[in-house]
Amino acid sequence: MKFGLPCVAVFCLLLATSLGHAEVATPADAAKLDIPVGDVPDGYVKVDGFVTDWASAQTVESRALIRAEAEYDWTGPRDCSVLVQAQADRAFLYLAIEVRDNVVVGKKGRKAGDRVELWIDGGEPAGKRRVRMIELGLGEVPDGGKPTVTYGYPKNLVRKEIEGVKADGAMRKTGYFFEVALPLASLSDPAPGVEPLGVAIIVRDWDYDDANEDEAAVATAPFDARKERSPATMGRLLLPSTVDPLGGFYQTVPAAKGTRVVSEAWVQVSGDARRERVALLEKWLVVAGRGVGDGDFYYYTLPHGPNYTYDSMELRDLTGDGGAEFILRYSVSHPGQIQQQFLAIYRLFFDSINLVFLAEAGNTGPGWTVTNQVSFDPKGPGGTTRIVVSKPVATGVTKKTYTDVDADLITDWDKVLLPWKAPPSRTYEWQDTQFIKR
Ligand SMILES: [Ca+2]
Ligand SMILES: [Ca+2]
Ligand SMILES: [Ca+2]
Repeated sequence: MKFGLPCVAVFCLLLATSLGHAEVATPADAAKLDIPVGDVPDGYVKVDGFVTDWASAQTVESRALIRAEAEYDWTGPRDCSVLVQAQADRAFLYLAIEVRDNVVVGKKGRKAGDRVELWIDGGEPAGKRRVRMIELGLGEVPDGGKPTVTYGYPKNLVRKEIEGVKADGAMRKTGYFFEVALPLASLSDPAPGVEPLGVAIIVRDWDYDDANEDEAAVATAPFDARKERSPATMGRLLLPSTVDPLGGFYQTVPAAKGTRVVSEAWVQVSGDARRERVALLEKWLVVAGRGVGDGDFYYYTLPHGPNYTYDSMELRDLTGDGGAEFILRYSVSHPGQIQQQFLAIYRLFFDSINLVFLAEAGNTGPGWTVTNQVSFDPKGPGGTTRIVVSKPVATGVTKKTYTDVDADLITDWDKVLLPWKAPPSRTYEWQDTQFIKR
Protein backbone atom coordinates (compact mmCIF):
# COMPACT_ATOMS: atom_id res chain seq x y z
CA MET A 1 0.00 0.00 0.00
CA LYS A 2 1.15 3.46 -0.74
CA PHE A 3 0.58 6.79 0.89
CA GLY A 4 -2.62 8.48 -0.21
CA LEU A 5 -1.29 12.04 -0.45
CA PRO A 6 0.93 12.82 -3.44
CA CYS A 7 2.91 15.41 -1.44
CA VAL A 8 3.81 12.75 1.11
CA ALA A 9 4.88 10.44 -1.69
CA VAL A 10 7.03 13.19 -3.23
CA PHE A 11 8.54 13.91 0.14
CA CYS A 12 9.34 10.23 0.57
CA LEU A 13 10.80 10.06 -2.93
CA LEU A 14 13.09 13.01 -2.14
CA LEU A 15 14.01 11.39 1.14
CA ALA A 16 14.73 8.08 -0.60
CA THR A 17 16.82 9.86 -3.24
CA SER A 18 18.82 11.69 -0.61
CA LEU A 19 19.39 8.44 1.30
CA GLY A 20 20.22 6.40 -1.79
CA HIS A 21 17.73 4.66 -4.06
CA ALA A 22 15.44 2.03 -2.61
CA GLU A 23 16.19 -1.56 -3.56
CA VAL A 24 14.12 -3.05 -6.34
CA ALA A 25 13.29 -6.66 -5.59
CA THR A 26 14.25 -9.28 -8.21
CA PRO A 27 13.37 -12.97 -8.69
CA ALA A 28 16.71 -13.90 -7.15
CA ASP A 29 15.38 -12.61 -3.81
CA ALA A 30 13.19 -15.68 -3.35
CA ALA A 31 14.32 -18.97 -1.81
CA LYS A 32 13.83 -22.18 -3.79
CA LEU A 33 10.97 -23.98 -2.03
CA ASP A 34 9.80 -27.52 -2.71
CA ILE A 35 6.07 -28.09 -2.58
CA PRO A 36 5.11 -31.33 -0.85
CA VAL A 37 2.00 -32.94 -2.30
CA GLY A 38 -0.19 -35.03 -0.01
CA ASP A 39 -1.44 -38.39 -1.28
CA VAL A 40 -5.25 -38.54 -1.10
CA PRO A 41 -7.84 -41.08 -2.31
CA ASP A 42 -9.50 -40.35 -5.65
CA GLY A 43 -12.13 -37.64 -5.28
CA TYR A 44 -11.25 -36.87 -1.65
CA VAL A 45 -10.78 -33.16 -2.29
CA LYS A 46 -13.99 -31.30 -3.07
CA VAL A 47 -13.37 -28.15 -5.03
CA ASP A 48 -15.88 -25.92 -3.22
CA GLY A 49 -13.83 -23.09 -1.73
CA PHE A 50 -13.93 -24.71 1.73
CA VAL A 51 -10.83 -25.98 3.50
CA THR A 52 -12.25 -28.96 5.38
CA ASP A 53 -10.33 -31.30 3.05
CA TRP A 54 -6.99 -29.56 3.61
CA ALA A 55 -6.44 -30.19 7.33
CA SER A 56 -3.66 -32.74 6.86
CA ALA A 57 -1.80 -31.06 3.99
CA GLN A 58 1.52 -29.36 4.68
CA THR A 59 1.74 -25.60 4.09
CA VAL A 60 4.46 -23.76 2.22
CA GLU A 61 4.59 -20.04 2.84
CA SER A 62 6.38 -17.35 0.90
CA ARG A 63 6.84 -13.74 1.90
CA ALA A 64 9.66 -13.24 -0.56
CA LEU A 65 9.19 -10.11 -2.63
CA ILE A 66 10.58 -10.60 -6.14
CA ARG A 67 9.26 -7.51 -7.88
CA ALA A 68 8.67 -3.84 -6.94
CA GLU A 69 10.36 -1.57 -4.49
CA ALA A 70 9.72 -2.68 -0.96
CA GLU A 71 9.36 0.86 0.31
CA TYR A 72 6.73 2.02 -2.17
CA ASP A 73 4.87 -0.95 -3.57
CA TRP A 74 4.94 -3.47 -0.75
CA THR A 75 4.53 -2.76 2.92
CA GLY A 76 4.95 -6.32 4.15
CA PRO A 77 3.39 -9.81 4.19
CA ARG A 78 -0.11 -8.43 4.73
CA ASP A 79 0.24 -6.44 1.51
CA CYS A 80 1.08 -9.57 -0.42
CA SER A 81 2.26 -13.04 0.63
CA VAL A 82 1.10 -16.57 -0.02
CA LEU A 83 0.35 -19.90 1.70
CA VAL A 84 0.28 -22.93 -0.58
CA GLN A 85 -1.01 -26.47 0.06
CA ALA A 86 -1.04 -29.28 -2.46
CA GLN A 87 -2.61 -32.74 -2.62
CA ALA A 88 -3.00 -35.25 -5.45
CA ASP A 89 -4.95 -38.33 -6.36
CA ARG A 90 -4.41 -40.46 -9.47
CA ALA A 91 -6.00 -37.90 -11.81
CA PHE A 92 -5.61 -34.42 -10.31
CA LEU A 93 -3.22 -32.05 -8.60
CA TYR A 94 -5.20 -30.04 -6.06
CA LEU A 95 -3.99 -26.67 -4.84
CA ALA A 96 -5.23 -24.54 -1.96
CA ILE A 97 -3.70 -21.10 -2.36
CA GLU A 98 -4.32 -18.48 0.27
CA VAL A 99 -3.15 -15.04 -0.78
CA ARG A 100 -2.77 -12.33 1.80
CA ASP A 101 -3.53 -9.06 0.09
CA ASN A 102 -4.65 -5.80 1.66
CA VAL A 103 -6.57 -4.61 -1.44
CA VAL A 104 -7.99 -7.24 -3.81
CA VAL A 105 -8.58 -5.82 -7.29
CA GLY A 106 -9.30 -7.08 -10.79
CA LYS A 107 -7.96 -5.95 -14.15
CA LYS A 108 -8.03 -2.19 -14.86
CA GLY A 109 -6.44 -0.65 -17.96
CA ARG A 110 -2.75 -1.49 -18.10
CA LYS A 111 -2.92 -2.86 -14.57
CA ALA A 112 -3.42 -6.57 -14.80
CA GLY A 113 -4.95 -7.03 -11.35
CA ASP A 114 -4.33 -9.59 -8.66
CA ARG A 115 -3.54 -13.12 -9.83
CA VAL A 116 -1.50 -16.23 -9.23
CA GLU A 117 0.86 -17.90 -11.69
CA LEU A 118 1.64 -21.60 -11.41
CA TRP A 119 4.84 -22.33 -13.35
CA ILE A 120 5.64 -25.98 -14.00
CA ASP A 121 8.70 -27.61 -15.53
CA GLY A 122 7.86 -30.93 -17.18
CA GLY A 123 11.54 -31.94 -17.25
CA GLU A 124 13.66 -33.21 -20.13
CA PRO A 125 10.99 -35.55 -21.54
CA ALA A 126 8.76 -32.50 -22.19
CA GLY A 127 11.31 -31.17 -24.70
CA LYS A 128 11.65 -27.55 -25.81
CA ARG A 129 8.36 -26.42 -24.33
CA ARG A 130 9.05 -28.02 -20.98
CA VAL A 131 8.10 -24.91 -19.00
CA ARG A 132 4.45 -23.89 -18.90
CA MET A 133 2.30 -21.57 -16.83
CA ILE A 134 -1.28 -21.81 -15.62
CA GLU A 135 -2.77 -18.53 -14.45
CA LEU A 136 -5.38 -18.35 -11.71
CA GLY A 137 -7.34 -15.09 -11.99
CA LEU A 138 -9.87 -13.58 -9.58
CA GLY A 139 -12.68 -13.94 -12.12
CA GLU A 140 -15.98 -13.69 -10.26
CA VAL A 141 -14.56 -14.53 -6.82
CA PRO A 142 -15.15 -10.99 -5.40
CA ASP A 143 -18.85 -11.42 -6.35
CA GLY A 144 -19.12 -14.91 -4.87
CA GLY A 145 -18.35 -16.70 -8.16
CA LYS A 146 -15.51 -18.77 -9.55
CA PRO A 147 -11.93 -17.87 -10.43
CA THR A 148 -10.56 -18.21 -13.96
CA VAL A 149 -7.94 -20.85 -14.80
CA THR A 150 -6.14 -20.45 -18.12
CA TYR A 151 -2.81 -21.27 -19.70
CA GLY A 152 -0.53 -18.22 -19.72
CA TYR A 153 2.61 -19.74 -21.30
CA PRO A 154 3.87 -20.86 -23.77
CA LYS A 155 2.05 -19.06 -26.56
CA ASN A 156 0.78 -22.20 -28.29
CA LEU A 157 -1.28 -23.05 -25.18
CA VAL A 158 -2.66 -19.61 -24.36
CA ARG A 159 -6.03 -20.10 -26.03
CA LYS A 160 -6.32 -23.78 -25.23
CA GLU A 161 -8.92 -24.92 -22.76
CA ILE A 162 -7.75 -26.85 -19.71
CA GLU A 163 -10.02 -29.83 -20.01
CA GLY A 164 -11.47 -31.09 -16.75
CA VAL A 165 -10.19 -28.25 -14.58
CA LYS A 166 -12.21 -27.35 -11.49
CA ALA A 167 -11.82 -24.16 -9.49
CA ASP A 168 -13.52 -22.29 -6.71
CA GLY A 169 -12.55 -19.44 -4.47
CA ALA A 170 -13.54 -17.17 -1.64
CA MET A 171 -12.78 -13.72 -0.39
CA ARG A 172 -11.11 -13.45 3.00
CA LYS A 173 -10.67 -10.55 5.38
CA THR A 174 -6.97 -10.91 4.76
CA GLY A 175 -7.13 -11.38 0.96
CA TYR A 176 -8.46 -14.21 -1.17
CA PHE A 177 -8.42 -18.00 -1.50
CA PHE A 178 -8.31 -20.34 -4.49
CA GLU A 179 -9.06 -24.06 -4.50
CA VAL A 180 -8.19 -25.70 -7.81
CA ALA A 181 -8.14 -29.20 -9.31
CA LEU A 182 -5.79 -29.46 -12.28
CA PRO A 183 -5.79 -32.67 -14.33
CA LEU A 184 -2.25 -34.08 -14.06
CA ALA A 185 -2.12 -34.15 -17.86
CA SER A 186 -2.52 -30.35 -17.91
CA LEU A 187 0.75 -29.87 -16.02
CA SER A 188 3.10 -31.25 -18.63
CA ASP A 189 3.29 -33.09 -21.92
CA PRO A 190 3.87 -35.98 -21.45
CA ALA A 191 1.81 -36.08 -18.25
CA PRO A 192 3.82 -36.39 -15.02
CA GLY A 193 5.30 -39.82 -14.40
CA VAL A 194 7.67 -40.70 -11.58
CA GLU A 195 10.19 -37.98 -12.41
CA PRO A 196 9.94 -34.83 -10.24
CA LEU A 197 8.45 -31.69 -11.82
CA GLY A 198 9.77 -28.19 -11.23
CA VAL A 199 7.47 -25.60 -9.68
CA ALA A 200 7.37 -21.88 -8.98
CA ILE A 201 4.28 -20.10 -7.72
CA ILE A 202 4.21 -16.35 -8.26
CA VAL A 203 1.55 -14.08 -6.78
CA ARG A 204 1.19 -10.74 -8.56
CA ASP A 205 -0.33 -7.85 -6.67
CA TRP A 206 -1.99 -4.55 -7.61
CA ASP A 207 -3.71 -2.32 -5.07
CA TYR A 208 -4.59 0.80 -7.15
CA ASP A 209 -3.42 3.02 -4.34
CA ASP A 210 -1.08 5.25 -6.26
CA ALA A 211 -0.79 6.62 -9.79
CA ASN A 212 2.85 5.48 -9.94
CA GLU A 213 2.14 2.07 -8.50
CA ASP A 214 4.24 -0.82 -9.82
CA GLU A 215 3.20 -4.43 -9.83
CA ALA A 216 4.46 -6.25 -6.74
CA ALA A 217 5.02 -9.99 -6.65
CA VAL A 218 6.04 -12.70 -4.18
CA ALA A 219 7.21 -16.16 -5.20
CA THR A 220 8.12 -19.62 -3.95
CA ALA A 221 11.29 -19.79 -6.09
CA PRO A 222 13.93 -17.50 -7.62
CA PHE A 223 12.36 -18.12 -11.03
CA ASP A 224 12.47 -15.29 -13.56
CA ALA A 225 9.12 -15.69 -15.34
CA ARG A 226 9.83 -12.93 -17.87
CA LYS A 227 13.40 -13.59 -18.99
CA GLU A 228 15.34 -16.83 -18.58
CA ARG A 229 12.52 -19.08 -17.35
CA SER A 230 15.21 -21.48 -16.19
CA PRO A 231 13.95 -24.81 -14.77
CA ALA A 232 17.05 -24.85 -12.56
CA THR A 233 15.62 -21.94 -10.55
CA MET A 234 12.41 -23.79 -9.65
CA GLY A 235 11.60 -25.81 -6.57
CA ARG A 236 10.29 -29.37 -6.91
CA LEU A 237 6.66 -30.38 -6.97
CA LEU A 238 6.80 -33.49 -4.79
CA LEU A 239 3.94 -35.54 -6.21
CA PRO A 240 3.44 -38.85 -4.33
CA SER A 241 4.51 -40.82 -7.42
CA THR A 242 7.78 -38.86 -7.68
CA VAL A 243 8.88 -38.93 -4.03
CA ASP A 244 9.33 -42.68 -3.72
CA PRO A 245 9.12 -44.32 -7.16
CA LEU A 246 10.32 -47.65 -5.75
CA GLY A 247 7.80 -47.62 -2.87
CA GLY A 248 5.49 -50.15 -4.53
CA PHE A 249 8.39 -52.53 -5.11
CA TYR A 250 9.58 -52.35 -1.49
CA GLN A 251 6.06 -53.08 -0.32
CA THR A 252 5.88 -56.18 -2.52
CA VAL A 253 9.43 -57.35 -1.73
CA PRO A 254 10.09 -56.30 1.89
CA ALA A 255 13.38 -58.23 1.86
CA ALA A 256 14.75 -55.62 -0.55
CA LYS A 257 14.25 -52.79 1.92
CA GLY A 258 17.55 -51.59 3.29
CA THR A 259 19.64 -53.58 0.82
CA ARG A 260 22.36 -51.87 -1.19
CA VAL A 261 21.27 -49.81 -4.19
CA VAL A 262 24.10 -50.43 -6.65
CA SER A 263 22.90 -47.93 -9.23
CA GLU A 264 19.84 -45.89 -10.21
CA ALA A 265 18.92 -43.97 -13.34
CA TRP A 266 16.14 -42.27 -15.27
CA VAL A 267 15.46 -44.22 -18.46
CA GLN A 268 13.12 -44.03 -21.38
CA VAL A 269 12.08 -47.67 -21.48
CA SER A 270 9.24 -47.66 -23.96
CA GLY A 271 5.70 -46.43 -24.35
CA ASP A 272 5.27 -42.65 -24.03
CA ALA A 273 8.08 -40.14 -23.60
CA ARG A 274 7.97 -40.26 -19.82
CA ARG A 275 11.09 -41.68 -18.25
CA GLU A 276 11.10 -44.61 -15.87
CA ARG A 277 13.16 -45.10 -12.73
CA VAL A 278 15.45 -48.09 -13.08
CA ALA A 279 17.32 -49.40 -10.08
CA LEU A 280 19.84 -52.19 -9.63
CA LEU A 281 19.64 -53.54 -6.11
CA GLU A 282 21.45 -56.40 -4.44
CA LYS A 283 19.79 -59.02 -6.66
CA TRP A 284 16.88 -57.21 -8.25
CA LEU A 285 16.41 -55.07 -11.29
CA VAL A 286 13.44 -52.76 -10.79
CA VAL A 287 11.62 -50.60 -13.34
CA ALA A 288 9.13 -48.09 -11.95
CA GLY A 289 6.93 -45.67 -13.84
CA ARG A 290 3.37 -44.50 -14.34
CA GLY A 291 1.35 -47.34 -15.88
CA VAL A 292 4.39 -49.62 -15.95
CA GLY A 293 3.77 -53.26 -15.07
CA ASP A 294 1.01 -54.06 -12.64
CA GLY A 295 1.01 -51.29 -10.02
CA ASP A 296 3.44 -48.82 -11.61
CA PHE A 297 6.47 -51.11 -11.36
CA TYR A 298 7.87 -54.52 -12.17
CA TYR A 299 11.03 -56.26 -11.14
CA TYR A 300 13.27 -59.10 -12.15
CA THR A 301 15.17 -61.30 -9.74
CA LEU A 302 18.66 -61.57 -11.19
CA PRO A 303 20.74 -64.75 -11.12
CA HIS A 304 22.12 -64.77 -7.63
CA GLY A 305 23.69 -66.72 -4.83
CA PRO A 306 25.79 -65.95 -1.77
CA ASN A 307 28.87 -65.74 -4.00
CA TYR A 308 27.35 -63.21 -6.47
CA THR A 309 28.05 -59.48 -6.40
CA TYR A 310 26.39 -57.03 -8.77
CA ASP A 311 28.95 -54.34 -9.49
CA SER A 312 27.61 -51.79 -11.96
CA MET A 313 24.92 -50.78 -14.38
CA GLU A 314 25.29 -48.86 -17.60
CA LEU A 315 22.47 -47.76 -19.85
CA ARG A 316 22.78 -47.31 -23.57
CA ASP A 317 20.67 -47.91 -26.63
CA LEU A 318 22.29 -50.87 -28.40
CA THR A 319 19.34 -51.90 -30.55
CA GLY A 320 18.79 -48.50 -32.19
CA ASP A 321 15.15 -48.15 -31.16
CA GLY A 322 15.67 -45.16 -28.84
CA GLY A 323 15.09 -47.26 -25.71
CA ALA A 324 18.01 -48.01 -23.43
CA GLU A 325 19.45 -51.45 -22.83
CA PHE A 326 20.75 -52.29 -19.42
CA ILE A 327 24.38 -53.43 -19.26
CA LEU A 328 25.17 -55.10 -16.03
CA ARG A 329 28.45 -56.37 -14.66
CA TYR A 330 28.66 -58.89 -11.86
CA SER A 331 31.18 -61.22 -10.35
CA VAL A 332 30.95 -64.72 -8.91
CA SER A 333 33.43 -65.90 -6.28
CA HIS A 334 34.69 -69.48 -6.00
CA PRO A 335 36.87 -71.37 -3.52
CA GLY A 336 40.59 -70.78 -3.92
CA GLN A 337 40.16 -67.00 -4.43
CA ILE A 338 38.96 -67.54 -7.97
CA GLN A 339 36.51 -65.04 -9.35
CA GLN A 340 34.57 -64.87 -12.61
CA GLN A 341 33.40 -61.56 -14.07
CA PHE A 342 30.27 -61.49 -16.22
CA LEU A 343 28.60 -58.99 -18.47
CA ALA A 344 24.86 -59.36 -19.02
CA ILE A 345 22.66 -57.23 -21.24
CA TYR A 346 18.96 -56.90 -20.57
CA ARG A 347 16.36 -55.31 -22.77
CA LEU A 348 13.66 -53.41 -20.92
CA PHE A 349 10.03 -53.36 -21.97
CA PHE A 350 6.96 -51.72 -20.53
CA ASP A 351 6.07 -54.84 -18.55
CA SER A 352 9.07 -57.17 -18.69
CA ILE A 353 12.84 -57.62 -18.91
CA ASN A 354 14.65 -59.94 -21.33
CA LEU A 355 18.23 -61.18 -21.23
CA VAL A 356 19.68 -60.59 -24.71
CA PHE A 357 23.40 -61.16 -24.19
CA LEU A 358 25.68 -62.79 -21.65
CA ALA A 359 29.45 -63.24 -21.68
CA GLU A 360 32.16 -64.09 -19.23
CA ALA A 361 34.40 -61.06 -19.34
CA GLY A 362 37.21 -62.25 -17.13
CA ASN A 363 38.55 -64.74 -14.64
CA THR A 364 41.02 -64.11 -11.85
CA GLY A 365 42.85 -66.25 -9.31
CA PRO A 366 45.85 -65.94 -7.01
CA GLY A 367 48.58 -64.46 -9.20
CA TRP A 368 46.77 -64.90 -12.50
CA THR A 369 44.16 -63.24 -14.71
CA VAL A 370 42.34 -63.99 -17.92
CA THR A 371 40.57 -61.03 -19.51
CA ASN A 372 38.29 -60.43 -22.41
CA GLN A 373 37.75 -56.80 -23.35
CA VAL A 374 34.09 -56.24 -24.19
CA SER A 375 33.56 -53.08 -26.21
CA PHE A 376 30.72 -51.47 -28.12
CA ASP A 377 30.95 -50.41 -31.74
CA PRO A 378 28.10 -48.04 -32.64
CA LYS A 379 28.49 -48.67 -36.39
CA GLY A 380 26.31 -51.76 -36.57
CA PRO A 381 23.67 -52.18 -39.29
CA GLY A 382 20.52 -50.07 -39.11
CA GLY A 383 21.72 -47.86 -36.26
CA THR A 384 22.43 -50.80 -33.96
CA THR A 385 25.54 -51.29 -31.87
CA ARG A 386 27.85 -54.27 -32.24
CA ILE A 387 29.35 -56.02 -29.27
CA VAL A 388 33.01 -56.84 -29.77
CA VAL A 389 34.76 -59.30 -27.48
CA SER A 390 38.51 -59.05 -27.87
CA LYS A 391 40.97 -61.94 -28.05
CA PRO A 392 41.49 -63.12 -24.46
CA VAL A 393 44.74 -62.35 -22.71
CA ALA A 394 46.06 -64.69 -20.00
CA THR A 395 48.66 -63.58 -17.49
CA GLY A 396 50.27 -65.98 -15.02
CA VAL A 397 48.17 -68.94 -16.11
CA THR A 398 48.39 -71.59 -18.82
CA LYS A 399 46.25 -74.40 -20.09
CA LYS A 400 48.05 -76.69 -17.63
CA THR A 401 47.67 -74.56 -14.48
CA TYR A 402 44.14 -73.24 -15.15
CA THR A 403 41.38 -74.31 -12.72
CA ASP A 404 38.00 -74.79 -14.34
CA VAL A 405 35.46 -73.59 -11.76
CA ASP A 406 32.32 -73.98 -13.80
CA ALA A 407 32.96 -77.20 -15.70
CA ASP A 408 29.66 -78.56 -14.40
CA LEU A 409 27.60 -75.64 -15.71
CA ILE A 410 25.52 -75.82 -18.85
CA THR A 411 27.26 -72.86 -20.38
CA ASP A 412 30.92 -73.66 -20.86
CA TRP A 413 32.35 -70.15 -20.95
CA ASP A 414 35.87 -71.47 -21.30
CA LYS A 415 35.39 -71.96 -25.00
CA VAL A 416 35.22 -68.24 -25.52
CA LEU A 417 37.23 -67.07 -22.57
CA LEU A 418 40.47 -68.99 -22.59
CA PRO A 419 43.16 -67.98 -25.06
CA TRP A 420 44.01 -71.61 -25.79
CA LYS A 421 40.38 -72.36 -26.75
CA ALA A 422 38.84 -69.09 -27.92
CA PRO A 423 38.84 -67.56 -31.38
CA PRO A 424 40.89 -64.35 -31.82
CA SER A 425 37.93 -61.97 -31.37
CA ARG A 426 34.19 -62.17 -31.79
CA THR A 427 31.56 -59.72 -32.96
CA TYR A 428 27.87 -59.93 -32.12
CA GLU A 429 25.11 -58.15 -34.01
CA TRP A 430 21.55 -57.36 -33.04
CA GLN A 431 18.99 -59.54 -34.82
CA ASP A 432 15.29 -59.18 -33.96
CA THR A 433 15.38 -60.34 -30.35
CA GLN A 434 18.98 -61.03 -29.42
CA PHE A 435 22.65 -60.53 -30.20
CA ILE A 436 23.94 -63.17 -32.62
CA LYS A 437 27.55 -64.04 -33.33
CA ARG A 438 28.43 -62.71 -36.74
CA1 LIG B 1 -12.61 -28.08 -0.45
CA1 LIG C 1 -1.54 -5.67 -1.77
CA1 LIG D 1 -3.95 -6.47 -4.48
